[in-house]
Amino acid sequence: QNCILIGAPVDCGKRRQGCLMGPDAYRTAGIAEALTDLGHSVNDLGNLAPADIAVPEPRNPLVHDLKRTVGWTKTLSEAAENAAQTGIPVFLGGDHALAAGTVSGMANHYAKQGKPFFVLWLDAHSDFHTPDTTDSGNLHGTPVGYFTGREGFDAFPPLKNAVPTENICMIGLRSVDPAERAALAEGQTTLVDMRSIDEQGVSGPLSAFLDRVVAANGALHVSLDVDFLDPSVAPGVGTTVPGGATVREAHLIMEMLCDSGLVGSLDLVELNPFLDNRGMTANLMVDLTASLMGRRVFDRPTRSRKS
Ligand code: DIR
Ligand code: MN
Ligand code: MN
Ligand code: MN
Repeated sequence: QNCILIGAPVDCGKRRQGCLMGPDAYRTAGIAEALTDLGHSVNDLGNLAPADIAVPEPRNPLVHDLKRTVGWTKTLSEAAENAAQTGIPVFLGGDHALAAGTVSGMANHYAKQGKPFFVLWLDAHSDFHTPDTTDSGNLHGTPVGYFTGREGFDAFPPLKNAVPTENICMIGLRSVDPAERAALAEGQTTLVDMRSIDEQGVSGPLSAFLDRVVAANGALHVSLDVDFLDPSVAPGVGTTVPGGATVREAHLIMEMLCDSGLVGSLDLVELNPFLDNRGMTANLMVDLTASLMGRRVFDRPTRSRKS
């Protein structure tokens, strides 16, 4: 496959700074080499910059750096749509505000092909706020609200192709705000919280979701937030929540995704190298990417879901 690395040093989605160093931390941790070692071609487009777009004063005075987030949304949506024509875009974040752009752009790409589009959201958080409901003002808590077409994003680029909530599966949830919980209850998003993982593991719920993607002949975007992982193995993030996924649970998900052959794009988000422990989080994120792209201990009998 052709992997297109796109540096997205987005740091406007929350107040604690440092995610702007994420793309270079992934490069330092050897993401390109890991992918070429697996036989992929790699094309690194370098780091992008946000478009300069005028925005109105936000209705909610808590909202932080609306202008830059809107600019990044436009830049990354266009970059995703372009890159998807020639390979698998891998977005090197940057905080999760970047997914407003990457996911909306991928949705546009698949809409042109008439292919149903699905999103796997690996995160402690549901990021389902709108600029009006956020109580932190941090827009990295809103990308799913944007790309599902919730109201309140009028300052953002108009959404061409909303992702239906029933096409989204969130795994790893353990910090969901009351306003998000209420809004999620109105939709059809598959919600796999840590208790479900404790009770059933990750493979059952993930299999069921992948089966639905196959049945729809759809394509899948994966958005991997560092805080999906337990802070003990992934400390390099500003929003750690105890009780996260283990290294093995995360690798199993990645290997199952690889076997499925369904993944067309990937976000690696929220890495803050300033908080990392000698690159351990960056290295783990690169190892997980390698598992998603084919690294394994032994081959399994092919159980590709792609028909
Ligand atoms: C949190 C989102 N619910 C907020 N936090 C996130 O600020 O609204 N952290 N996304 O990664
Ligand atoms: Mn997130
Ligand atoms: Mn998170
Ligand atoms: Mn909150």
